[in-house]
Amino acid sequence: MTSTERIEGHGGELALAALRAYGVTEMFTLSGGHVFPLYDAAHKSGFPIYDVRHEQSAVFAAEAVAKLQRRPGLAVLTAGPGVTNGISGLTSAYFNGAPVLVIGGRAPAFRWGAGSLQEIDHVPLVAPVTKHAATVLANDEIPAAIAGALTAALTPHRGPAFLDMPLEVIFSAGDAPAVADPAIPVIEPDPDEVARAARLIAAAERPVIIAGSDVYAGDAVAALREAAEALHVPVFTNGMGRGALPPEHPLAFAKSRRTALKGADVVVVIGTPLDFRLGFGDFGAAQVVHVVDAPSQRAAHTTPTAAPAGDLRLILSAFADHDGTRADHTGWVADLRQAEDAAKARDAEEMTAETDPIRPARVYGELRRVLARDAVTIGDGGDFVSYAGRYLEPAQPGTWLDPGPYGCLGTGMGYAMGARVTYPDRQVCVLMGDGAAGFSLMDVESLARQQLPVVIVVGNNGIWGLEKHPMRAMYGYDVAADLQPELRYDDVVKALGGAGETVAKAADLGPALVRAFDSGVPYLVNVLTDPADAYPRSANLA
Ligand SMILES: Cc1ncc(C[n+]2csc(CCOP(=O)(O)OP(=O)(O)O)c2C)c(N)n1
Ligand SMILES: [Mg+2]
Repeated sequence: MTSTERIEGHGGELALAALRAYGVTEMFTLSGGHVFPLYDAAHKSGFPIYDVRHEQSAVFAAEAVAKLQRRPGLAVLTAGPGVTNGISGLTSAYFNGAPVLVIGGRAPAFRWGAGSLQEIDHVPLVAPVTKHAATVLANDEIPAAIAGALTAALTPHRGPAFLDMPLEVIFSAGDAPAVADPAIPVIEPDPDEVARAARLIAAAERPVIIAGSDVYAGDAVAALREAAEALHVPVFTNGMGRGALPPEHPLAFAKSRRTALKGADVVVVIGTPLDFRLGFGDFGAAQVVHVVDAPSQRAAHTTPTAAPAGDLRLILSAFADHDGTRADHTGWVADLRQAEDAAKARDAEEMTAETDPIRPARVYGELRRVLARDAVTIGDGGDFVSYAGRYLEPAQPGTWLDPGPYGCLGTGMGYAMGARVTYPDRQVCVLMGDGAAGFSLMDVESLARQQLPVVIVVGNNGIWGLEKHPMRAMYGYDVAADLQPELRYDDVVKALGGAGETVAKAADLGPALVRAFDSGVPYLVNVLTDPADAYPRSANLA
């Protein structure tokens, strides 16, 4: 991992050289003296620094660039509270398989235990939610430590890594071996297991594929499409896999999942865990093929009929090349298309409904008219975001960012920053619950100050909807579930340097969204939605 070439400089300079070698092109941070040398190195060499108002946003921004660009995202956090404020972000990256590196400052090692400012050992705090967590103990070990951390982060199954550097290590100068070109190991799948899975799918009468985030992360979208077409299998998607097949593709399905899973005899889950989002992998009588990018991703709670593990491109290309017998799936695909079309017609009605107050479906109906095919949409909220998942159909993979199975509210402004930095010219649209807004809206200031325009659409129902409705159903009453009704979140954004407006009538939605995307500043459309509207939870598996 190191070469014979040597580099010189203080700890920040040594670190930055290694980070650049791994394709890191910016840092997200919130200021703290413990990490000044990293700023010094970045400032002097024109390496962009984006700063935020809460460390969670820095880590979420790093996660967004990691997920969207399939390369490491970097957050630099100061010692102690800087690092602990970033832990929910690290945990989200862990659940989402995102190659995020957090570099933390650290109180000086030479007087450890004497009570320096912000002195705490971060490593045991973050170890359970990272693939690699360590303290760099000497200046000349910095490049190799970064190479090791990033190799761990980028090796499937991907995930975050953490390093901290004591004050005297990062501030001192020296020289160290430069890092060599990164080499990320490719996990070769067992060909027999792959062939067995391919035979099972090809022989199935009614197979279904569900493809998730790792298909995008593993750059296996084209291979997925080839496999689906070769074996003629309908494809459903979740997470970053959404849009892997364009919505108009004859094998792309979204709204007939319940029908598909009820009728399927083989369910092929690719690049996503068999977790609560997929009924824990229990598909009744259907046999299950679970295709994962590393053996560690095989489910421990259930035993699929086949579970090939390894590079998803290799596995899916092998499926595409399967030349054994193949059952005819034409009737099955046609039946599902019928169910899909019927569901689409129902949704279309809801998306145009003229109700007062506005229902979330209408918000998404209007949004669909103004969103470009390559727009990045980000969901941060409860019911409002569940509706987004149902009514928005990403046309391209890698354009939909949801919080993933960790379900952490507060990703919104951080993800938005990462998306805007990734795509300076695309539409970036955050769909936010009014409750979720409380976690990160202050970071509109960071976006406005650093000229990073995004559109924020708040579904303002005045409640923590996803909690209030279930609590009422369970107890007949609810507590701790109300927010101020009709609060002017648009005024908050105006005060922070952006712009916005409140919309109460469905007919005003479309023009407001056009103004928002034309504005060139962070712009919040505060949509007053119906608090009585509850997302039907049973629709999760619909
Ligand atoms: C950090 C965090 N805290 C609490 C929760 C629990 N939670 C999940 S959804 C939700 C309600 C979200 O309300 P809002 O953003 O207003 O969306 P709505 O459901 O009203 O559309 C809450 C509190 C969570 N997922 N993450
Ligand atoms: Mg709400």
